Amino acid sequence: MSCKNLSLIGVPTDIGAGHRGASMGPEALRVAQIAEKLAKLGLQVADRGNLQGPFNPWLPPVDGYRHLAEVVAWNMVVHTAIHDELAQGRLPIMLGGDHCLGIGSISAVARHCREQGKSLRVLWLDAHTDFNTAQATPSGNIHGMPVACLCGYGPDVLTGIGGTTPAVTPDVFRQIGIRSVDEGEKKLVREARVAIHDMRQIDEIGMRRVMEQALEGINADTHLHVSFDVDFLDPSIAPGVGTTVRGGPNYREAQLCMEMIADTGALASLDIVELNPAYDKRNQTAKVAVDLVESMFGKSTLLRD
Ligand code: 6HN
Ligand code: MN
Ligand code: MN
Ligand code: MN
Repeated sequence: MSCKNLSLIGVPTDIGAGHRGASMGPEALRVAQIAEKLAKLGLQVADRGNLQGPFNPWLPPVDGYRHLAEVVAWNMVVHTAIHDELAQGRLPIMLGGDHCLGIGSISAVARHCREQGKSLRVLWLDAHTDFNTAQATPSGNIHGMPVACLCGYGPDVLTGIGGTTPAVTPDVFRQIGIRSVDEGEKKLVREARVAIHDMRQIDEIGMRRVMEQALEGINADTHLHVSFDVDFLDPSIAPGVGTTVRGGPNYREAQLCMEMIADTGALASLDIVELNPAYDKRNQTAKVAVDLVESMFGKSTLLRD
């Protein structure tokens, strides 16, 4: 692990989502003892509390976007908070909140990498590619658009967060677990040449080989960011999300994915997003997410070299 000082940053909003409730995600992760469990692994953990931003006005889309002004406001706050933690040499863990917040966090990570001369790799663990635009979106929900925005496809107010447009190039991404892509979105991800490891590939060659491919080329100069959308997981183990899609990784496949991330020693920032306690039962999805995050930070059954 390149950095052992962790900062938890709660971002309690569902501004970009189509269902209410991801705003309760940070508290559910705390109730599931994320801080205590990571501390048990020997990591230094500071909980920074929650960021603040506008309320969700729950309005219909305007020109293809729902709540654009509020999404911008939240992401600017996120960008600053994540960049500040990275500048202090710390490892930020964003407790979302919906996935639109990836615009703020990953633009901050990208800016930090430019300043430090590091290369960036982003693992996007998700059922969805999140590459919609105002024209392609079926919903207007901006949580379906963060990857496109980070790559420069979107409104200037979002693509410009962090000062450089685009914040990243599509080649930094490796998307894993994909099984729901909208019609217009398919053309866009293909044109942008985003590297997608969909569920069919996981079925055909297995999680181990998929992860070997997704992690290939990572070295001591790589900043590895993981954007963990909890709907990545099969709904049978993770029902507490607004946008469940059948046919995701099972518990062991997900755990292997996380263990192989830990093995790189390059993990330097993390988003945990889309957890929605309103759809959960006895906080089980938060517990599974925390369990997997422990594996991402090196928890293993046996002592390993
Ligand atoms: N997420 N593709 C759908 C849309 O409305 O654009 C769903 C997006 C889900 C986004 O889960 O982060
Ligand atoms: Mn997502
Ligand atoms: Mn910096
Ligand atoms: Mn998703």
